[in-house]
Amino acid sequence: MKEKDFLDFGYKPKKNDLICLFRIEPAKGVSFDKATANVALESSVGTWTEIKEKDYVREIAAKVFWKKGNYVKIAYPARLFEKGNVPNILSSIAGNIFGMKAVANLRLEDIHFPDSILKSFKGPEFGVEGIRKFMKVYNRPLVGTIVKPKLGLNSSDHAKSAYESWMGGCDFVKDDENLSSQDFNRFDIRLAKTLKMLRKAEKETGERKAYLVNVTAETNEMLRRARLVKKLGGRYIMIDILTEGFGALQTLRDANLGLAIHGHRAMHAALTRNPKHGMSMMVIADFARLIGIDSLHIGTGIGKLEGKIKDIKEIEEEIEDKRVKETMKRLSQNWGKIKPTIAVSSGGLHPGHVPFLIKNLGKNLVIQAGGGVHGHPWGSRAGAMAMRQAVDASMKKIPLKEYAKTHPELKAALDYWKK
Ligand code: CAP
Ligand code: MG
Repeated sequence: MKEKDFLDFGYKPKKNDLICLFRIEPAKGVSFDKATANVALESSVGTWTEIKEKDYVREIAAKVFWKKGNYVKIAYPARLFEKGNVPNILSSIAGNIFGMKAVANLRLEDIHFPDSILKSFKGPEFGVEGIRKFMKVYNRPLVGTIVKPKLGLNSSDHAKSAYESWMGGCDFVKDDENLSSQDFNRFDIRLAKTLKMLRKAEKETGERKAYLVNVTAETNEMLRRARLVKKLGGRYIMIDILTEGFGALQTLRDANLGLAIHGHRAMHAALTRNPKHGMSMMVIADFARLIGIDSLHIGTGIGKLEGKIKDIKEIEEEIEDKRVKETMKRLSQNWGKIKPTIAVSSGGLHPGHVPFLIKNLGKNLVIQAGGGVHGHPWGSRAGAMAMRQAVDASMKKIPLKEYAKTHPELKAALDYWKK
């Protein structure tokens, strides 16, 4: 097939096509159409030179069918991919193409999955409703913290820190992304001690609590750790979805352990941060939902990390809604029977940020603060109390400053982290 055979601007995508939205900047001296055709051929049936393909191969070639400015849509017949195999899909639509000389920059913005591919994945086991049900929290965002310092605490102090946070009002306590089973804090010991504290906190507060223990490890060890969580009565695990890899994530989900899975996105910015190249967080979120992550970090729009609130809101819709509308940088999607994933905002947050988050992202949200809980001048318990107070005030639409008059922990937090 020739390059131009991959361009078909009259083509109407079929129900069974997977569609990708790319932003393309051709290399110097290369026309836009040539660069685009090269992306379509390399990501489907073509190569750098013409091959005399048989007709049945030509039939499943990708087609560039739409362009506007730097944006193009490419349709891929679903038969190009093995069902239920995320690494395989990515090796096509997000594989060699990023390094092609024909493009100066190439960014995969979003993917629309046809039904046949959706059906080959499990999606989240719990979803937003399931998580709310087992946490027994229905009408407010969930509040989480990350044990800090992120590395270095021994398992006893880790468990104590978790206990303090739960007692102050956190629903979730999670490990940090780079805590696994270092010699100062072995996984099995930490898990046992922290779950013991969880039960104590549940008894004393009358609230449901969850410990999101980080099972990120080599694949067999990852599964062993997840099974141990199940055996010891845990309900939730967390995993670094990108450093672990999508294949391993599928293995974990397919093990059907009945544990909710929290997805941390460490390393995402290596792929997502350059707005002209790589892939968007939307794409990573798509695969996380498809495979079965129950709660996923999507950004904050405020605080220490990069990311615009408008883009974060669009990602939240992508993972939480059943039907998603097309926008400038997003394709439409009907998620069918795939359950939603609850959005998590984390990174540089403290109680003063809560009204902004709820106003922009609504209540189907996990608001997580590590430094913003443990850095409270009166300690972790007061920090957790201040977070819950900020959530309560925001849900009642009471300005934080007003609420702080009768809630000293919140007042101390607001004074400490003045904007
Ligand atoms: C938050 C956090 C998360 C970041 C990652 C941290 O801690 O645990 O790893 O949220 O960013 O270590 O930074 P702080 P994202 O509350 O102390 O900042 O959620 O955007 O992937
Ligand atoms: Mg972290």
